[in-house]
Amino acid sequence: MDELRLKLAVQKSGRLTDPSLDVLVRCGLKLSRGKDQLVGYGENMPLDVLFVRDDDIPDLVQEDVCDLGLVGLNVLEEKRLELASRGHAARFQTVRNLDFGRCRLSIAVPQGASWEGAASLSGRRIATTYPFLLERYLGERNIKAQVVTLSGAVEIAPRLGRADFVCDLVSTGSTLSANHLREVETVMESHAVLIRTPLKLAPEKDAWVERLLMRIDGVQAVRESKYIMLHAPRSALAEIRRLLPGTESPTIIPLDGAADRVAVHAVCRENVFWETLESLKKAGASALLVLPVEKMLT
Ligand code: PRT
Ligand code: ZN
Repeated sequence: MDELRLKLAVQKSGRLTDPSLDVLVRCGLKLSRGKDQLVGYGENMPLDVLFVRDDDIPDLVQEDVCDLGLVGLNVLEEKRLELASRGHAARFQTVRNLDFGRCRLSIAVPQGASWEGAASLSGRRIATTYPFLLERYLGERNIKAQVVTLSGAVEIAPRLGRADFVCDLVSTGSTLSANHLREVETVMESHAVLIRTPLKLAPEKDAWVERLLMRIDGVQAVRESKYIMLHAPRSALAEIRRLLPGTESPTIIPLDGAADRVAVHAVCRENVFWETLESLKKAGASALLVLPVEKMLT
């Protein structure tokens, strides 16, 4: 592969795949995927995407195979602790927190089991695929428990008699309830992150990393943003500005032939709900329009 092209590792097939590709597409990347589907070639940017298992992403950056990676904070922190346990320092830096892949690593107990806080873990067996994060949690609380490391299907471990409790990722909580487990404690909150190598990159590559970061910021900033346009009496401007959610300075435009009415245009950094529109109307606004924002560069 070309030395001057950036290499970015993305999960091949899983929960992070679609949202990761979505961010890249919104950043303007056009990818063509080869026959093996393992590498995507950036047609309009010097950036190639490697499709791999999420667990391998920190390693690929650690070992300088990739310059960048999109991965869950849970996987990243587990890896950092595992490296530390072997006396190695992590060679990846988190450069952006992303607004997808949200979940939490939680302790759950069988529905009938009693629970009196973290001390209830003492002397018990806890099944997890995140032994280092769990050990850290236990260590910080001075709790001695037995960590049972599994490679998957953690939620059925109590029923199989392999563990008393579990420590697993949760998003909606429906998997836990389906397995008669009750979430009792959060070990860690997680979301997807963009990581990069701490190595100094060639100036051309570095410039593209900077551009990509700026575009990611733009993509994340507009997700909730709306452009709002309305007409209003000049006398109601103060009240209308108060009602507009998350706006800085709106543009006020005079209306032809109506001295006392103006048009107000503003970017709202939060979603605009029907209730807000109704309040604006009550305050004297008319001709209200709310538009999605596609791109933003500030
Ligand atoms: O094959 P590969 O190793 O790449 O994939 P994987 O099976 O290890 O990972 P995958 O695709 O399941 O998850 C990738 C990343 O998505 C995780 O590392 C997290 O950062 C993030 N994520 C967000 C989640 C969840 N939400 C999630 N709910 N990862 C897993 N789950 C699982 C959880 O383990 C449990 O089995 O979903 C189930 C619970 O979901 P709820 O909604 O029922 O609570
Ligand atoms: Zn995995």
